[in-house]
Amino acid sequence: MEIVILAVVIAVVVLGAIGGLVVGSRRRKPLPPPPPTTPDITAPPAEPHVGDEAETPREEPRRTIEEVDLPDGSAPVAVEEPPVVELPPTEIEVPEPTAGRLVRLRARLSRSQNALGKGLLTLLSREHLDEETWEEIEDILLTADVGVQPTQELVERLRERVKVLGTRTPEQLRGLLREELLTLVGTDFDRTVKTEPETTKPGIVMVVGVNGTGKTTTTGKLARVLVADGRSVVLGAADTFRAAAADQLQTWGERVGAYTVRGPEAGDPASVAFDAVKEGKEMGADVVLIDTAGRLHTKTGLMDELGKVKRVVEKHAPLDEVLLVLDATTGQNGLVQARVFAEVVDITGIVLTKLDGTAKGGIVVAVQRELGVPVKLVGLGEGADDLAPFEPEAFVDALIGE
Ligand SMILES: Nc1nc2c(ncn2[C@@H]2O[C@H](COP(=O)(O)OP(=O)(O)OP(=O)(O)O)[C@@H](O)[C@H]2O)c(=O)[nH]1
Ligand SMILES: [Mg+2]
Repeated sequence: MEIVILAVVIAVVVLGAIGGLVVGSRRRKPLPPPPPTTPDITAPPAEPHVGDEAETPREEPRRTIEEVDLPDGSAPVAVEEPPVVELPPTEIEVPEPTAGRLVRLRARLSRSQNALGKGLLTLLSREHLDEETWEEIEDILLTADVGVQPTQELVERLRERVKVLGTRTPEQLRGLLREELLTLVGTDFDRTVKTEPETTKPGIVMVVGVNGTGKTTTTGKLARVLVADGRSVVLGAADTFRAAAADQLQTWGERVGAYTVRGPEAGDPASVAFDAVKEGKEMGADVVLIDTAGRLHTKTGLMDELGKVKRVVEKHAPLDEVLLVLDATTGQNGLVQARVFAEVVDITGIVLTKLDGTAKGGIVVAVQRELGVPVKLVGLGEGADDLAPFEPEAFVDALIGE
């Protein structure tokens, strides 16, 4: 009996010890570390220790056969591919050719300008051209911002010629109006943008105007035109008022592969312009285009600053072009601006922007009269290739319709 009791006690003690061990070992086992983000596939498998369970704990990621390094290292090792870094596209755009752009963009012009030509043709076609009709013709021209003097000249000539003509067919009238408008717009001006100096490269072009007329856009579009014609271009970000202005210009440049020279924000615009030409020279560029900050023609300090930019650049070489950018939608105010800018920095050409959004195309005539300087380029939209060389014939055709 004693033996039986002893055996039971021993059995209980042994079982208890075994149970305690098991429970104890479970308690002592540390939690598996969180799975590493990139498993160290090169580390050899850990040696098993006493008390470890035979099976891989469920929390650990199971390794596939490929991941297990064999002793001789001959097994294929899955090396993680380095992440592919998406580089921004460096593809350089090829701008549209410049020839015939105004013809292509004529629809933009005629949409807003047609009122002028169509209105004139309708009035001229009236059976009886009385004083009132001639006054209406005058009004149309004045509304289109042709200006008082040119309007009177045109009406006088039209009256004369219509009288001589006697009976008029619509075709005759159209031809007559076309001729007279062409005379007014002027076919004798040299409208080429001068970028090829006679002596040494690079050609230097400076772009000026009041705020928001489209200077930077025009500089960018012009860079595209030049690049399309096979010229190398350096851009000078002489608008140092805002860092964003230089960024804006640089973006235009990057699209066609033109290098942009910029200076510190609020730095001296004259020194940026100077450096741009200097770098253009060193790089052997064909043309340097200098974008300037918008400035009100009424602020003397800012106008003086512009004069200084020009003088400093001229330490390198004379400027080939000083382009005044005028917003066609501002109408007659453009004339006042033109006058003041011309005094400070001899304007050599006018860029008339936003002609796509106005019926005031007559400003072409008025501003040329005011400055005695031709409109060389017209902006017909915000698109990169919406800048066209100004061609009087295409312009007048757009006015009076096909
Ligand atoms: N519709 C139309 N918009 C134009 C044209 N040219 C420029 N713009 C727009 O006019 C706005 C002003 O253009 P910018 O080139 O920044 O003018 P900016 O003269 O450099 O302006 P500031 O540097 O601030 O003086 C932009 O939204 C252009 O897209 C054009 O011919 N037609
Ligand atoms: Mg600008």
